Amino acid sequence: MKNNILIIITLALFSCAKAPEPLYPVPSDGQLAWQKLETYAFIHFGLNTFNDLEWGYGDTPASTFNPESLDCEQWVQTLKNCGMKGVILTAKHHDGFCLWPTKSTDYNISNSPYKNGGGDLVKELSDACRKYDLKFGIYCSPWDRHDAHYASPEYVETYHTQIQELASNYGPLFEFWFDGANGGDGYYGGASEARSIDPDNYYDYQRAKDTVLAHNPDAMIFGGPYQTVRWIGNEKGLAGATNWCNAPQITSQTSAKISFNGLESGSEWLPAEVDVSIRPGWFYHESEDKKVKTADELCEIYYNSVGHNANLLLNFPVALDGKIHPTDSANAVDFYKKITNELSDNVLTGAKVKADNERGRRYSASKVSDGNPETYWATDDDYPYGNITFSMDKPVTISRVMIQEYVKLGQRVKSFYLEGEKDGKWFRINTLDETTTVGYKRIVRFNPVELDKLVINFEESRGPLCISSIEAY
Ligand code: FUL
Repeated sequence: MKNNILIIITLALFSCAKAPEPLYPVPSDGQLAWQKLETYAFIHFGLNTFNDLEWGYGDTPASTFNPESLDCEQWVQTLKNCGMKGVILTAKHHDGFCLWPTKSTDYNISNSPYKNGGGDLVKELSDACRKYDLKFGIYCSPWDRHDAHYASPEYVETYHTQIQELASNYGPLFEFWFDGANGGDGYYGGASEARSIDPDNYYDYQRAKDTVLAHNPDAMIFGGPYQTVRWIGNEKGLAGATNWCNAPQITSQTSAKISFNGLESGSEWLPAEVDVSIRPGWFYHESEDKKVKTADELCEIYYNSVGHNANLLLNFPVALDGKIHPTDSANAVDFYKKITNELSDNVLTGAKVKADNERGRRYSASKVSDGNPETYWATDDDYPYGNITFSMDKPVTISRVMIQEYVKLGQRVKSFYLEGEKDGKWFRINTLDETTTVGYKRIVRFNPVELDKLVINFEESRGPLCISSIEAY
């Protein structure tokens, strides 16, 4: 009899301890590792820099590329000082000028005065990244305003030679950027006309992706119809507060709304990337030296990107001397200090945690504050909602809450709200933006409130909750 009871108890414990079933789509290991990077940098540098242009026409002489004290280590050190985890270089922008000595075209760095034609900027930056442990990625514009054969099959071969060289010689790459711009007019070897292509099919993106992944199996693909991370749809530094990683396959016809918010019913895991420049332009212009975004503006961008379940790709336009401008560097470092300071003092460490439903001990509420991203609080299968209460030892004042779902099992939360209790009185916390989805990371801001207890009410979810982390500052 005693034995039977023991067996029943053991069975009950085991059945409770079964993990929730995944809710598809779910991320690949590579996508998950990429989401954990959160912030990384873009460098726009090339012929445009030396000609005060954003979109060179494709006829600017290679001889004008002449940085006098170029220093990739200065870039990398600056980027590390402002918390960037990687950097993506414009190896070729729309003007077609290549920053490495490619065999595919003469329009490249070896025909410029830089190092008397002996330079390879892609190599210099990838070496500096390896030296200082920063991830390295490449932007290689599909649109090429220089190439005479652009819009014919011949150019596609040239472009694939470029991808092959970049993918095989400078890795490991963490991301490869296929820009969506196909603006039409250009120099095109002297034809000086407008040309149009079918952006989803002309470039053979399947082959491009295969080439990148053959050499860099963990690389994310940005752009094109076979992308593994999606563009947020604007260049202002904004992701939707509602932001699903779920999305349909993206094409050039995908709506701005899906780019911005993802789609709950989407069949693909396509986490969003927010690209924005620290200056108005992507390339350096002296006239913008006084228009560098401030630390406060960059913090706002951070909350609207990383705080909205998206990665932030922050652009630094390298200046004419080949260095990141001191104002850009100072503002970005200040931003990093400020944001780290705002999000460092987690008042929930040590608070008592209790939830209205727990899926057995292995998935108890306390898992949200054990500092381990691999453990999580989960609710029962018939409980696609739930609330979790943190009771403090003494009153605390907070103005931010950070929540993370255990997204390995899919993104779930559809809406939540926050409440506080002070001296026995309950009140709703009015957040500064809507509280809908969570995903890999959600940070909500509100005016400072003092409380003894904090409650997160998850009102609606696609299935049982799986919450790996909750912090408040
Ligand atoms: C856009 C380009 O047209 C801009 O010049 C810049 O490179 C930006 C990151 O992507 O599509």
